[in-house]
Amino acid sequence: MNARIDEPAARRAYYDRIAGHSLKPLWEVLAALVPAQPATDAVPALWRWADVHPFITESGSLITAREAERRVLILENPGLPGQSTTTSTMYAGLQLILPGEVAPAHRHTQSALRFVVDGEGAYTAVDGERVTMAPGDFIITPMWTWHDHGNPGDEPVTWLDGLDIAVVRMLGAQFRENHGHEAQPVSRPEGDAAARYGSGMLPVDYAPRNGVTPVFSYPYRRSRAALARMADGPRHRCHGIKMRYVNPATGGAPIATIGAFLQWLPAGFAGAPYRSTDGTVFTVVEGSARVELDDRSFDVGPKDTFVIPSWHRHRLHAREDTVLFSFSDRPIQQALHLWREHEEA
Ligand code: GTQ
Repeated sequence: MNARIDEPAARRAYYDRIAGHSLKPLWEVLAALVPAQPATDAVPALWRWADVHPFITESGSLITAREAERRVLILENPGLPGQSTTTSTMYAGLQLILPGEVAPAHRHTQSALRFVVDGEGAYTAVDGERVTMAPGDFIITPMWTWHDHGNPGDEPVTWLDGLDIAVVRMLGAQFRENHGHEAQPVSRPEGDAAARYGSGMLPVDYAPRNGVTPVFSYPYRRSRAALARMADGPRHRCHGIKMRYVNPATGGAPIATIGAFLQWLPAGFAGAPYRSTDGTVFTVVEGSARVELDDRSFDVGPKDTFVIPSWHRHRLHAREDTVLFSFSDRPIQQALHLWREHEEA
């Protein structure tokens, strides 16, 4: 005898019985699984440097870089508790290295970017070449390259880490290895990759590999000077002057999974409302701005980090000349033909 099909109790009893067989009714979740527009549990969030910096400093007295392996405070999205991620796909963290320390060499299938926030004189070594860090420098660690970080200087250095951790986790493709030596041997002089691949020329027999850029450091000195030259030129009505970092050998993203951007907002700039499907992590390099979302707004200044999740409408108002760094999963979405954006009039 069938239960009446419109009887809620009968349905619940049925759900309970099938649950024991690892079966679930799609019709109870279909609208959430296939929504009319992007829906993410990630929420907009702001980490002010003034709030976070004391905790970063304190971490330096609690654990060494050697013991921690990487001494990082994860900027965990409050809407995704326990997931160690900042957007649904991208991880951001603030890493501290003190004078004299080395964060030991390892490699992993996750790709990483570094954006230097505070202090200078530390280095990151990538596949045998060291690059010295200064504020605003954008440095990448392609997947499966050996990397260690060290600080031969005399001040603490903090940078923003961006990794595709949630993507690689979702794909079940996480691998790592320890190098065995604390600092990997140096096999090329500093500046070798920049000269070889980042001077508007390429070695005549160069063949691109893995969609990964052969240049791994993009010094702020250069990118900032470029923005300054463009400052009086045409502007995008949402983004001001916004540039994307590229692999100079292909014109594509510097990392297959992560897009990174640097933008200039002139003082008084009031951007038109904008949204895109790539949830984005921003760090303020210079200046101050107001970020207006539908239900809240953030006033941000130098070294503050904030996140705008997928499809959250926002507009940027610059109080002074402002420079923003940002990164997202845009190259993944574009490769899969999923990426969308919307500009309002
Ligand atoms: O510097 O290798 O923030 O492996 C997280 C995992 C940094 C790193 C992070 C890592 C690293």
